[in-house]
Amino acid sequence: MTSVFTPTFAVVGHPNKGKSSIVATLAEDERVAISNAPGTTRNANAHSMRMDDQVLYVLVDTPGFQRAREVLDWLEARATSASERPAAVAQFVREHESDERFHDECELLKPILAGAGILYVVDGAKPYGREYELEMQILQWTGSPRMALINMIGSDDYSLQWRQALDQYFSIVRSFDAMNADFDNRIGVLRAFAELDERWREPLERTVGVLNEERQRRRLRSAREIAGFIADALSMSERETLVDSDEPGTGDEQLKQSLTQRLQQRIVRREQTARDNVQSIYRWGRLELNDSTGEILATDLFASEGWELFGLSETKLLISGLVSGALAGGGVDALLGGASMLLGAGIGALLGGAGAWFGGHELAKVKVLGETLGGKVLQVGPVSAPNFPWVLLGRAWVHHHLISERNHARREAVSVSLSDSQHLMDVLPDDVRKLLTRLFKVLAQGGDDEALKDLGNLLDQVLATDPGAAVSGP
Ligand SMILES: Nc1nc2c(ncn2[C@@H]2O[C@H](COP(=O)(O)OP(=O)(O)OP(=O)(O)O)[C@@H](O)[C@H]2O)c(=O)[nH]1
Ligand SMILES: [Mg+2]
Repeated sequence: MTSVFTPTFAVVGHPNKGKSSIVATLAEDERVAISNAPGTTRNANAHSMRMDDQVLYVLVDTPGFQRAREVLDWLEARATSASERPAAVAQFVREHESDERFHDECELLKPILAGAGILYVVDGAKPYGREYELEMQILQWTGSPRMALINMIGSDDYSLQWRQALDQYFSIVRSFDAMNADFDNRIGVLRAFAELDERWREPLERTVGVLNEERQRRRLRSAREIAGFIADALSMSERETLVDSDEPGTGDEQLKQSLTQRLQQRIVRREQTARDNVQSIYRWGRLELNDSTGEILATDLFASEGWELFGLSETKLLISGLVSGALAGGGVDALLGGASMLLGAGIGALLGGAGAWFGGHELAKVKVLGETLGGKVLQVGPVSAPNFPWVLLGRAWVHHHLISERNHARREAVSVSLSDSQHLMDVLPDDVRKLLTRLFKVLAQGGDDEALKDLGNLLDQVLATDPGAAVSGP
């Protein structure tokens, strides 16, 4: 439900300056039409920012000014004193509503006349020009509370020029990067408007509180989602009865391979489900990943370099005592051999041919469970490689980082690169790593609700940690 007390902002300006991008970002709506063709937005469209059943605020996307000169001439001919100006604007819209030439002006002025506050958007990467003065004057004539946002579409910086002009027409002028604005920038716009407009001070302050809580809530929900996924992945196995074949031995190997493949696919699907759920927590539908990010985050969980990039570094594995067996099984050489194998080899190779990972430790257990009437039952899994949960966590952490920081104005594929000098898990404090090590162990042995809950809470802490230098997004 919206009411007159629902803060409503008309986002207005010249064509192609990022108005729709700002609407998408502030309303967290990926469906807003954005394009580099001027005139993309044809009509005024309202986008509500909702939380639960409540509308926190509304952004009205509008077409850009087309005939500011003619509108201002018309207005100037009708209003002789400042007090008549707002009425002249209203009269203009009434008289031109069905005049195609002023379609865009009427669309953008109507929400303002209906009570919306004004967010005037300019591109600070282009020089200031007199033509914008006409637009600013028309907006000034409405008498509505208004704020200017300097968006930068490009790397040149004319924001100083812009400020000098904007300061004369707007009591608040802020820089706002539609693509990269972070949570605090978004909150900053709402807070500033709360200062500007007495009507909305109280609802906007409440909204800021709701958004802060929601941010924590989304992170915790994501952490629980990822905890559930890791716990599932740590306990998954595939089994099937081996039917006796004529050639002894060959059936074993084939079945082992097909079970391994099934196990891999199940884990990969489970990971995808967790990611989809995290994306929907942050109000994203299906997102495209660019090629290299796809390699890192989307392709074969087992075949990419991910093991080295996402898991614990060898040193950390050694320190945490996870690979003490490796030392017994062949010392440091075997350990390094194991690590480099991880870089290139898929799970099939790890389980099958090469057999040994970290000096005799298999990636997943392959067990003969026993003989039945039909034959013997073979089980592959659960995956027991010590690095496995760390790799899952690393991937989920990076994915969450990208999604939670991504503005809904972005239309290009998700992209990320990982540093090869800084190790992701090394960013975590020692005590968190120790607790994780313990919980992964408990969960690999079957776990319980308590362990799952603990992992969720601990991952909430991990997700709150900036992966920093180990990860660079766009
Ligand atoms: N690099 C960069 N590009 C931006 C930014 N804001 C908008 N753009 C791009 O600028 C173009 C225009 O953005 P829109 O949001 O569609 O602009 P608009 O003002 O709504 O345009 P019309 O509806 O045509 O008036 C798009 O290609 C955006 O991706 C920004 O902050 N940085
Ligand atoms: Mg637009």
